Amino acid sequence: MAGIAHPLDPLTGDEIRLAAAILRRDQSVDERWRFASIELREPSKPTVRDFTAGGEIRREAVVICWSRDDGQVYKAVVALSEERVASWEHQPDGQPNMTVDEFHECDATLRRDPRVIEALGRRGITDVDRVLIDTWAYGAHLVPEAHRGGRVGWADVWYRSQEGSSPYANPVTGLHFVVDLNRMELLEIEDIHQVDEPSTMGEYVPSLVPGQQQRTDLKPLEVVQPEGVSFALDGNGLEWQKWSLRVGFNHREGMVLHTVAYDGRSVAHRLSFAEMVVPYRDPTTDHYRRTAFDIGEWGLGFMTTSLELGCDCLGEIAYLDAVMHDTRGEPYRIPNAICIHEDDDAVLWKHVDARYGAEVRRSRRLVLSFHVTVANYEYLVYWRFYQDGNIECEVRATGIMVTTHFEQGRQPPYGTLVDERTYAPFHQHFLVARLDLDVDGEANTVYATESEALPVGPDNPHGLALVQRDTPLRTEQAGKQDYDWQSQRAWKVVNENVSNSLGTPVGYKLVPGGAFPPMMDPESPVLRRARAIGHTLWVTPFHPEERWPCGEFVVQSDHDRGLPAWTAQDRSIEDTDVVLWYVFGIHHVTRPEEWPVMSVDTVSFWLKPVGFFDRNPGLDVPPNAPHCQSQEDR
Ligand SMILES: [Cu+2]
Repeated sequence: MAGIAHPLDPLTGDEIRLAAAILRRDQSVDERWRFASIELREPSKPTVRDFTAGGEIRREAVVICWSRDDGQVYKAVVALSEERVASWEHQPDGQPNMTVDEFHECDATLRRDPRVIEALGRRGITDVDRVLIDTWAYGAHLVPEAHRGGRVGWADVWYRSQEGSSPYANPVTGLHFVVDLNRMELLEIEDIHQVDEPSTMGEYVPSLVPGQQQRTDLKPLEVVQPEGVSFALDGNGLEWQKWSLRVGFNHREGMVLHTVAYDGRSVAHRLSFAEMVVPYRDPTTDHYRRTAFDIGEWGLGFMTTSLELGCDCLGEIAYLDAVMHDTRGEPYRIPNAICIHEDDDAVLWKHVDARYGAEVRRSRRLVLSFHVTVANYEYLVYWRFYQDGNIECEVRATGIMVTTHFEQGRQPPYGTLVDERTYAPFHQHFLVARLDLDVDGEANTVYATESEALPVGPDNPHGLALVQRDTPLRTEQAGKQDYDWQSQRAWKVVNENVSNSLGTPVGYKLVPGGAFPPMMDPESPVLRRARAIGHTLWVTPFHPEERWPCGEFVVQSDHDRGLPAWTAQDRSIEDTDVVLWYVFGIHHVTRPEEWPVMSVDTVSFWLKPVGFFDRNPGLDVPPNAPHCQSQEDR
């Protein structure tokens, strides 16, 4: 295929168009169908390992599509190089991801519907142009009896107080629509209750914030790299200092990092986010359906927004575009979808020698980031690579919280008061990172590593003794792990077949952060759909088809067909190619300071070398300037 330099390169616009055209030709996929997703079928690990520049590349696309007439869903593999359909499988239990087209068509359809116009009119809303109809997906247990088996959405209604004002400032409390997304028609209007409009200030655009003077005491802060950047981007291949990796992108995971290596030694085959589960913990009528699977339902790739130089990213930036598609299989480009740049990160290491002075090294990190907007919320994802072999993954949540109005004295206890008679429900953002680490090769074993204080005894008279216990996780059942504050539990991915010069096996440690339990009844239908969030860590043996921890099809799902189903096999995870599924996120107890727009809430985890190197791999980082060295060196 033209323009493809590497088998892991994401599908091009031409390839997306070709995949759709082949299915239209060979499987009678006509205009009554929708394409839910068209993505690269990633090459096998051996194919990636054996590939050399200029070598032959066979390209395949995986396509999910469905007929709007009968709702039947199919998954196809299309061999692009041979222009043929390699497989075409009916998916009896699937409801494909929600699509941007449906979101917009639903909004447009409903605002024209006389029943909707009438319902809005009863609430004094006559300017339909200022209404936003926000469609959400159902869990199977909540789809109204009469509409079971269909593709059904439910919608919130929001109202802009004026042109250009915040779309999510004013909830139309108690009014929801139930929609048939295949026929694109209104099924039901739920006009449950009405609340007298409180007087709120939900605006964040400066001109609409009453009486606000913007700060005037900020001087310019510029990031300048007069000689350019220190990384090299060649297509989707990236090299920086001793790090090398490839950047991928798909509709569901957004940015994916492939073949991450340090000094030519493999650290990870693939790093991505595989699911996000956001249950709102408010059982009231406006919120009980509100459990978002932002990755499985909407897709981080589809939701990715363009980044602006000087706003989203500062300094010398390299951007990568992403190519997505609509439900007709027509590709479109998201310009500047991924930002790649270097950050100054304060001090990497330092010591002040009382006789000879200070020896200081500044830390520089390589950052790859992308931003997604899922309706009212944004998620900003940053993968950071450090000079000492560390990898940090940070997620920032920002945007506008969901709010609801209530009658005086009737505030539900499931949220925080953020404005006059307005509360923001508590909710949780669970993220599942899929970490396919290959530490110096594929044969890895995961250890739970925990600190243990030994009891007072003859060898430990002062009760100081602390030892580290490493427990190998040999099977998938043992691989279900929970965070333990008492023992500071973390997990090491070790290659027993490779030793450092100290004689200990090489490894990388997953250092948890922001992990929290689901705090949900085990029989809750929400937890049944998302068993994956019931543990901090799951470990599975690598299987190319095991990608989605809550199942491939989470729209209207009834139970989790991902991690719990795979791990029920209790396969061996010892000395093999393992995948770690790390569950972390934000337990969001809402605050007034997060209204009317929320400053970023930040959460992260680290992958740190443990014995991967013989000593500090950042020893060779040069000083920033001659005077950053001790007298001896100058
Ligand atoms: Cu939140």
